[in-house]
Amino acid sequence: SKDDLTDANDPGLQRCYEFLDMTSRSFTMVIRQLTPELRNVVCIYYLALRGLDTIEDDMTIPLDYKVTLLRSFHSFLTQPGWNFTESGENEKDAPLLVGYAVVIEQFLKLDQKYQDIIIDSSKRMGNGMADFCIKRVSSKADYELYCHYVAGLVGEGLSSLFSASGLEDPELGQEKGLSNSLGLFLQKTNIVRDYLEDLHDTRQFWPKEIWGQYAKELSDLVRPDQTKQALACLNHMCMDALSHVPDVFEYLGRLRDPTVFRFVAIPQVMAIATLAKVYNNYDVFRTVVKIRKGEAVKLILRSGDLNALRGTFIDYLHQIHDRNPSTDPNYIKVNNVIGESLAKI
Ligand code: PS7
Ligand code: MN
Ligand code: MN
Ligand code: MN
Ligand code: MN
Ligand code: MN
Repeated sequence: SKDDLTDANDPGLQRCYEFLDMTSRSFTMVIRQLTPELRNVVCIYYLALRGLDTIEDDMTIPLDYKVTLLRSFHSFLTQPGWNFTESGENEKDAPLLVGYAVVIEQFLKLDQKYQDIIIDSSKRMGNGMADFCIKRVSSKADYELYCHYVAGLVGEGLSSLFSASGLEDPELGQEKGLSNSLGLFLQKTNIVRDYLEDLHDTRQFWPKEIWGQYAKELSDLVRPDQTKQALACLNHMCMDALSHVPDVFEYLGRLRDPTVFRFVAIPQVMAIATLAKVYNNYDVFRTVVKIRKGEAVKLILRSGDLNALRGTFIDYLHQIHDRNPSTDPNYIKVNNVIGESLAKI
């Protein structure tokens, strides 16, 4: 349809959408269906942050150099022609940084109000990532802060973009707490699911304040004699993520534009489905746990309105409740978190 054509006359913009397809399985579809006023803005915002994250994730860049790059990344967005060709050879999104000039070119075409929000967000995120290159995620407060930098700020930035477009309530951009929660729900679910992948990359995002209750070392959770402790720790991490569900619904209830609603809702519904899949599931310590394609398609079809979404969340919350073993040390607490969510959504 005509709406799918972003701007057939601009090869630079086309190239950005190719980068979007290359760098994201989950976000490309929800960004492409956005209303025209927001589509290119969010696409460029995504690519700006994907570039930043590609530097953060690259364990071959010397630490001091990485910190410098992260802290100055926001300024590259206004330097026509800037690119980065020093990524490690295993970095799957390295081509984006090599071709970054095309992202900058499109960024500079955005309305100034959108540019300002994206620069501010990238600046805060890059500095936060740099802080956590130097220190570890250790306390629960560190965990909240790290997730705020890499995902909560995206929630805040998106809310500001929605308000700036005039398509959503001007107040939405001021809802920092709710916006943060939507990012944290996604990021925490990603961190719980990616335990094994991150361990292999020698990265630790599970806070010691939590895993220290179950193991001497985070890596001990994979030991065959520690399965009970591993599951208890995993369930504790899931419980922590689930605490954001009421905020997710409060936020979704404020949205007006149906394409913005889908854009926000689909990743959230994927996250609750992922949490239900990983809850009390020892496969997290053996392999990559992902929801099936067929399940994802069903979820997407049921993400159009708040009532359908409520039904989906209730299903998954019940699944988690049913799979909560009465022997779990946090059995009652988990049931309470689920109960509170069910009462509020
Ligand atoms: C601008 C759409 C909608 C209020 C690249 C969407 C990586 C989970 O760690 O790639 O590489 O495995 O699987 C997205 C709130 C951010 C938070 C964060 C920007 C929702 C750079 C997504 C995406 C806020 C830091 C991707 C946070 O997961 O991670 C746009 C409202 C990027 C959102 C990163 C993670 C995103 C993430 P990893 P993934
Ligand atoms: Mn990262
Ligand atoms: Mn990453
Ligand atoms: Mn991850
Ligand atoms: Mn990932
Ligand atoms: Mn990896």
